[in-house]
Amino acid sequence: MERSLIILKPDALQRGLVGPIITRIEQRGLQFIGLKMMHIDTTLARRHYGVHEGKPFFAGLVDYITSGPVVVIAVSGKSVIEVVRSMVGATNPVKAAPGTIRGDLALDIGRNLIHASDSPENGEQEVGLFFRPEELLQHERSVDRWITE
Ligand code: IDP
Ligand code: MG
Repeated sequence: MERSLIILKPDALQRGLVGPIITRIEQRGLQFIGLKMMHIDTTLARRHYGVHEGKPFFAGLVDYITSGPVVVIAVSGKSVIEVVRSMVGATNPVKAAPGTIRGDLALDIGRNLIHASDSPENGEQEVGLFFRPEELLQHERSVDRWITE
């Protein structure tokens, strides 16, 4: 089982797109194990995006992700990293395929609505960074046998 951290960035909340984005993820059949609203502070932003430190867009990225409340979601399941990344689309919405979240709902790389973990290792690490263990509710769903064989 993989876990992925999804962040609905401040523009998703400001634009009233939390519901539509969550609906897409939920309707795919993915299992949510954690979900909350929070305001990311600079320390957490710099840790989460540490891999991008030193890049020209880093300061703007930290400003963006800390500019207002976000919704963070932990999802669990087989291949969730790849499934969620493919639903999210390319980093630059200009290049994101229609049918993806960024390709349907965003226009600018600096306002691309959503974060999703890019590897199983980063998924584990990021879920641990944003959620305390007791906030993660792994549970059985009776519908699961109709979603996975
Ligand atoms: P990802 O979100 O698709 O994984 P990354 O390359 O990990 O993309 O970049 C993290 C975030 O940094 C992007 O989602 C976007 O918000 C921002 N970002 C990346 N490249 C640029 C850029 O060239 N200009 C402005 N922001 C950028
Ligand atoms: Mg990334």
